[in-house]
Amino acid sequence: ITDSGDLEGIEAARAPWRSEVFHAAPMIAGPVVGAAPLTAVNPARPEDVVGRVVHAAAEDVETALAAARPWDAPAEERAKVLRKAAELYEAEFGPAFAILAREAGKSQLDAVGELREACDFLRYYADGAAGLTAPARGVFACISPWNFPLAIFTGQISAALAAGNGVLAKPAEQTPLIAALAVRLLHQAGVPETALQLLPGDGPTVGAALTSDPRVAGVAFTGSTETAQAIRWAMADNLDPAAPLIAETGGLNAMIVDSTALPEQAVRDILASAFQSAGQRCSALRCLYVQQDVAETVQTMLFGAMEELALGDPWDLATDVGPVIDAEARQGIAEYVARARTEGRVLKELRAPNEGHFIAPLVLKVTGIADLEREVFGPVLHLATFKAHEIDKVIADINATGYGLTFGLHSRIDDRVQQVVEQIKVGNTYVNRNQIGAVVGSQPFGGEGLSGTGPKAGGPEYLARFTKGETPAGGRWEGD
Ligand code: TXE
Repeated sequence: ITDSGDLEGIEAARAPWRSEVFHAAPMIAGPVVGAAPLTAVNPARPEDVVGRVVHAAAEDVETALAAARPWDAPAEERAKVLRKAAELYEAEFGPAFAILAREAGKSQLDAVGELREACDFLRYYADGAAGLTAPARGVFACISPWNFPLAIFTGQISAALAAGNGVLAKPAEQTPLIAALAVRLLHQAGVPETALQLLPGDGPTVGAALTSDPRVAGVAFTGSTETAQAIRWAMADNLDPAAPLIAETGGLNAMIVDSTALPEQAVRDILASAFQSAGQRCSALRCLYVQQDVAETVQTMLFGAMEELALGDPWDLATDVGPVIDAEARQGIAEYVARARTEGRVLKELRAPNEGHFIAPLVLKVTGIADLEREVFGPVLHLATFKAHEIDKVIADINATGYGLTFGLHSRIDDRVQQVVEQIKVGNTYVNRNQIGAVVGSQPFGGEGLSGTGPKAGGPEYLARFTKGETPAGGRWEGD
């Protein structure tokens, strides 16, 4: 997997897993009771049964909480085990890619990126373990989303473990199978069963039971802003007041393209930022502002380039855009788009495949980011134009959303770049490039305001949040 161009190697490794039925169940240090099994199906092909999933029963949560222990091995030993886990992840890339495609609807490009990011997290936090000066906090609840079901899941867990904590991991309802594979590999690498337990289940039951139990010393969470707020209240009522909530949440992300931008470059980056992963990235571009003098050129090129996007089953190597995660997500986005259609705001729309939970990439007209009532988590790009003298108003509108995750700027005027970047309040800014993602170690990722607590994941200060040491700047959830 070091060379994503090695498509034949990837094909051969994942082929045996094309119709495998995978299993996920609570992985706890004690007997499992379990709830009635559920069937997991492929969001691109609902007839494809990907797995059988047993959610944790209330008794399993209690067993796990009672058995959970910090990981008291020396820092060098923990680091060694986490590095070993990264090797096992890489060795198991066949089933990992198959599950990511079939359970999470990931294109091959996305799956490769995700596995790499997960391994980078394991190695980066392993490297950081020896430098920690303060002791572990105890046992962390790690609550993760479905959109990066391997990378974010592994990032949270490996940070907590590297610092010497125990972990109770609750993956998203939609993606327990890849989580079960990851935990199996972490155990195989040498993480003790009492230091890492897996509790598949839904948010309001299993998630809420963990975040309101005083035996939990801290919570790492990635997901929606509303859920972060609910967790914060649950923690405030039940947990030690010193217990941290390390939260990464949503965004309403904008990009400005001014009249000096290179249109080809801007369009390439707009496509990736808005439509890669079917727009299901917290960093994704939601609202594009194009300066009026170049708006027609950029729009024509963008709509032409959209026609080239291949929608379909992510198993197919030619697919650029896969499905959204499930029927509920599709329904919510489709209703939003239907409203925009009755208002005559659809500027460009592709055709979706007939079966599966697809939303075809589309562009909606808006006057500005203030028209976006919420984060629409799919391949929906909003387009606004502005005149040169309106740039300050555009910046003020972007800041007024209260979110502060990513921002993109395409411009070749150095002074403008500097001025705009200084004024926009976000965690990650991307100049003349696509505004997606994190690079562990070199481009730590995280937001401000409603978008998260900081310090950034994949950065030097993040690990300390999992210890009893001084809380670095930031780190307090401001989202309500
Ligand atoms: O998120 P939730 P959902 C945004 C995006 C998306 C929306 C809803 O806009 O459309 O959130 O997605 C667990 N106590 N993002 O419903 O509910 C839940 O089981 C404890 C952005 O999937 O926040 C899952 O494991 N836990 C985001 C996790 O929280 C609870 C990625 C996230 O689910 C809980 C995902 C509770 N009361 C969604 N309720 C990003 N920033 O990338 C739910 N959970």
